Amino acid sequence: MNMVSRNTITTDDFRAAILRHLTYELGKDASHAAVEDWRMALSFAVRDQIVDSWFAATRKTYDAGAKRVYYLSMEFLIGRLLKDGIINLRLLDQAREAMQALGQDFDTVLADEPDAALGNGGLGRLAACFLESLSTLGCPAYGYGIRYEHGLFRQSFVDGRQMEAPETWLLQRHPWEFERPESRYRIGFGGEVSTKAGKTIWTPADSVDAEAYDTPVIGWQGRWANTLRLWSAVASDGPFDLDSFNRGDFAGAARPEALARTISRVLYPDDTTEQGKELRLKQEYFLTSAALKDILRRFDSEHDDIGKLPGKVAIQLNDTHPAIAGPELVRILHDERGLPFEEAMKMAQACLSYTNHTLLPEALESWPEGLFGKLLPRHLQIVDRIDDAHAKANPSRTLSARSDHQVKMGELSFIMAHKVNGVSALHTELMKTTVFSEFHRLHPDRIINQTNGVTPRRWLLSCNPRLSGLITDTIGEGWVDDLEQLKGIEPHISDAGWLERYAAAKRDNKADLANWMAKTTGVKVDPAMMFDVQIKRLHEYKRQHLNILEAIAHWQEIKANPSADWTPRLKIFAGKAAPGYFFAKDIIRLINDVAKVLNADTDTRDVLQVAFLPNYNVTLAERLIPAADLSEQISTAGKEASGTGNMKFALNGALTVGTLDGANVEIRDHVGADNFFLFGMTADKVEERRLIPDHAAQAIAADPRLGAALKAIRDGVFSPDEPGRYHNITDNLTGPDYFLVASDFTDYYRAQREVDAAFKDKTHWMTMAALNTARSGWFSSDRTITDYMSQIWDAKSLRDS
Ligand code: DL6
Repeated sequence: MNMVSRNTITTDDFRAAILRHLTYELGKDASHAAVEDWRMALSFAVRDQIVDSWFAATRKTYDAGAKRVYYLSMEFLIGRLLKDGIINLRLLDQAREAMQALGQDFDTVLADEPDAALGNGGLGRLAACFLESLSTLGCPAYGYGIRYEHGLFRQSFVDGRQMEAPETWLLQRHPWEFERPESRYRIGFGGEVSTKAGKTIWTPADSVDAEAYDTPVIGWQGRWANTLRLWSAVASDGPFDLDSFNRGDFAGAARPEALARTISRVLYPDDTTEQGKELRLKQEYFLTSAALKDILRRFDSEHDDIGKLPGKVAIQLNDTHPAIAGPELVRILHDERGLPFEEAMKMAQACLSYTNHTLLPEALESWPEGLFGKLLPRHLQIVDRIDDAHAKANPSRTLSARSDHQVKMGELSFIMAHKVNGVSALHTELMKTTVFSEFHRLHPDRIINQTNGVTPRRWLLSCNPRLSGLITDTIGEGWVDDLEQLKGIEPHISDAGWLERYAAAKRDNKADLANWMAKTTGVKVDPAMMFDVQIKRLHEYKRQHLNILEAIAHWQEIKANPSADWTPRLKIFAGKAAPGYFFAKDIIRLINDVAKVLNADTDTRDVLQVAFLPNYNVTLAERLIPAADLSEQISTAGKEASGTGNMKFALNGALTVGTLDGANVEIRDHVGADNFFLFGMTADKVEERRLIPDHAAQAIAADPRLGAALKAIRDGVFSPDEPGRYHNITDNLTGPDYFLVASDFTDYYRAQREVDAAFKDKTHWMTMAALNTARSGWFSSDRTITDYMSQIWDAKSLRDS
């Protein structure tokens, strides 16, 4: 199959480079090298190819005196980087051939790379896609984050229950990063604020140092590379306390370093509840302050007029986590650089913009003012002055960042940003009418929409070589960085031969997945079944429990009539629950318990099976998405800000069964209503329905299938050793049911039977699938970033200059 064109380096030269690294960098003889050594050597050889572009991009940026974009994010869910680099440099053939010549299995070497899980879910993965698109588009940019020693926990199941273990991506050397000990900043906490000669001086009580590690991010065709700069915390006063050591107090000697390192030790494993933890606020300030110091150092190295800052620096806040950037930048500009307060505030606003990723009230950060003031006393004063200045400029309103003894990071971000964006059209409208309605009335031009996107390099070209090969054979390789060109496959869909090739790619991807599942999990499945996939964080609003309820009800229906012509289906789940989110963990266990019963049922297992794959991460998503027939996007309308998995599935030819929520709305508009299985209440109807006091009871009374499914759970059919195990779930679904699982069940069940019927007509199904691929071009993160560049950052591409 014709893949995209090759890099010009020869296989021999590339092989020599790998051997050179193996020998001189790793000190290993080829005959004794382990897979890990080969992976390192290959990574270094690939990295060499990146570095030249990286330097060239930096030089161009300096030469042009260009504006840079700074993307501040507590999460970068980057996953594996080796294949990404190889693909973007178009080195796939040479790398494979070289490894083969060296007697190594290329895929085994690739699979040895740990999955860097420096994020929880959507927000972190979006940041990773954005960085790649920024490089592809040649927009000068830095990602700033934290170099967590331990990313998102490793998930396993014991008796169906989620177990959590620390993630260890840094156990081996991370070959992509460059340590920058010279880029080190002191970050203060606590202490006193005093005034001297009219100047305000903050004297922190404690400090840690932030040390930089840089990872180059290569864009498509290696034409541009930006930097992901991650900060690691180290003790300000050296690695250990010599006095304690000399006294024989070895633990005491190590304490300052251990305390400092705590800040960059672990990613908080929750994306939906307010953390309220001192360490989390410390992490947020640590990242933000280090980033701002670095940004200003770079600015100062090129410019001597601070007034130019907004013309040279665009800072995007990925959610409220780095919202302290507002007061911190004002503090630097006012306290340290002497700008009048209101001028400092205006300048900060001109540099800053903020992306909101959730309307869930419990996920909107706020800090008790006591805690905030203890850790950041000067910033608390500045928050008050920001509120005063905002109130003065907008006298009729009393909107503020500090209220009810809390510092509210959403409000603070809104005030301090010149643009605030939502991540799908629906989400943006809901921002205007719910959380930020008052602010929106006051600043009607501030909120704009930027519907999310995903990078087509990772989420089609790399993860689905069969389909991307067919596309390139059909329309050439231009689609890879101009995804709208996928429309060019549309005229071919009616060609039976072409459609068969499309279907074969899906079939083969499914066979690969089935083999992998059999090998790694022992679950044997028939690839001819419909692969129905729900992969995402576990959350009640995402409604994995609606999906499993439907499975139970359908199983009961099949059992009552086993010989009917059922459409065989495998329901695949994957996703992690926050360790403290017990309800979500119960849902995982329920799904595993249901899987045990259904998969053992000889009456039904040929037509209905369930699998929950452990330890969901980017790599697993790359395996599952190309093999999916059906994409479950079934959140309660109004709750999913956008979704990006939904886009990856559509692009890879999975049909969506979904609600009108988040970006599903736009996906349906693009792919066509006929190629999307819609069900459920709209966001408006959801709000109305909640007003009915016994909405769940009514829904259950109206649908005996739902009642029977709930009863089976309640009676312990899936937990015979502990019949009451899931009473909290059934009590919730028959009682408050805030996320309206019961009320949407009947329509979901109907939509799923429509899916079953449609799947029987293979030609029609594949036509719909191919139309999804052809019409998903708009969901490229290149489109999203192009819009951020023009509508928020005023940044230009330098790639072709
Ligand atoms: O914008 C990226 C991503 C959206 O696609 C998801 O809809 C949204 O849930 C997610 N938000 C987060 C963090 N907060 N919460 N909840 O990951 O952002």
